Amino acid sequence: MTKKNQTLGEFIIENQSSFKYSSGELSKLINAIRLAAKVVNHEVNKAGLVDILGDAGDTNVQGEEQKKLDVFANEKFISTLKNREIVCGIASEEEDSFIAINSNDNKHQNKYVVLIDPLDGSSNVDVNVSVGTIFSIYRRVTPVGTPVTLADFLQPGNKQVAAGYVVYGTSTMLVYTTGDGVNGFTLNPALGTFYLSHPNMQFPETGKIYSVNEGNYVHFLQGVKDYIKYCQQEEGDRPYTSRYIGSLVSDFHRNMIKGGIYMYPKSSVTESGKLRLLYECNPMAFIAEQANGLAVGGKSRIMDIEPTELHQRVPFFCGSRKMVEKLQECLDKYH
Ligand code: P6P
Repeated sequence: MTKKNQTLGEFIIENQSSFKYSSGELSKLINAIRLAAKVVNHEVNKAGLVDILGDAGDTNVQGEEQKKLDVFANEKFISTLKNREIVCGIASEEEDSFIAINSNDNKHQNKYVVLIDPLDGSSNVDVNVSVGTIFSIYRRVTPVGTPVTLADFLQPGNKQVAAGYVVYGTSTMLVYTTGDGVNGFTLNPALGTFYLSHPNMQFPETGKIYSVNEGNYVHFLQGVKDYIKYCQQEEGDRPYTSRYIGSLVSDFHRNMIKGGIYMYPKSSVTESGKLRLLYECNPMAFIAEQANGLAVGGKSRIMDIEPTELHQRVPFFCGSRKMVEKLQECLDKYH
């Protein structure tokens, strides 16, 4: 049940019983993410003011220059989750391998693992463009009481118990699902409180916005090229509008509100695509499907992909149902 202007805390308590696993732990987990999001938001919003910009000097597992905010956000989410002893393991885009949370006294009794992209689109920080955090939550598959293993993280997206994102934009929003619809909460920075501003978010069945880095056009599969040309043809409600922020969370969020499709295809340059299955595509796919949208890698549903590696990349097409289906029609002609 949703009431406008309810706080996130009230919403969690009121909807606790609707969680399939009806465990207080999941509520505590969402609360921990809420707290970390507020702390990261504070740093993101003052990034231009203090010497937190620029590269941390390191490069992350993806070989990308790590911005100090990347490092800060990664450390903040990990420490916030670790300190509450709610999860048995964490995997992050910024960490080579998963982190087992083996707290001495509770002997691995926690049952959730979290996978996170702590600051997606961070290259936008220096140019003051919105960025985001993406998270995905599973129940562990190995026995409670034993140390967490890689198998607990390599689960298909259809096993997620919760997923969400924080978009640090003109306002900061936390949008998440626990499998019972999608709800968006906006932070009132003066009070440090998230309020339910977007209850029951739904992708419009179709839209007129397509989001793709057209600079890669020459490298795309013919089916993707055909779909982009379809979007640009003057016919019916087309040409569509091209909108690409270069920040997955922001493009996704706008398309969920207005209708649209986001595409990061594989290409001759990025053989498997660019986006990470476990902590970018699966959580966004869970939200998309819960909002009556679609998320596919091509022919198949993103959330049915059986993961093989922690940082594996997949092609990603996501958004309004009819737009994704039209894209699939274009792909089916050739592949
Ligand atoms: P490109 C950011 O690095 C990201 O992972 C997504 O947030 C964004 O949509 C995409 O990559 C941008 O990639 O190659 O178009 O700059």
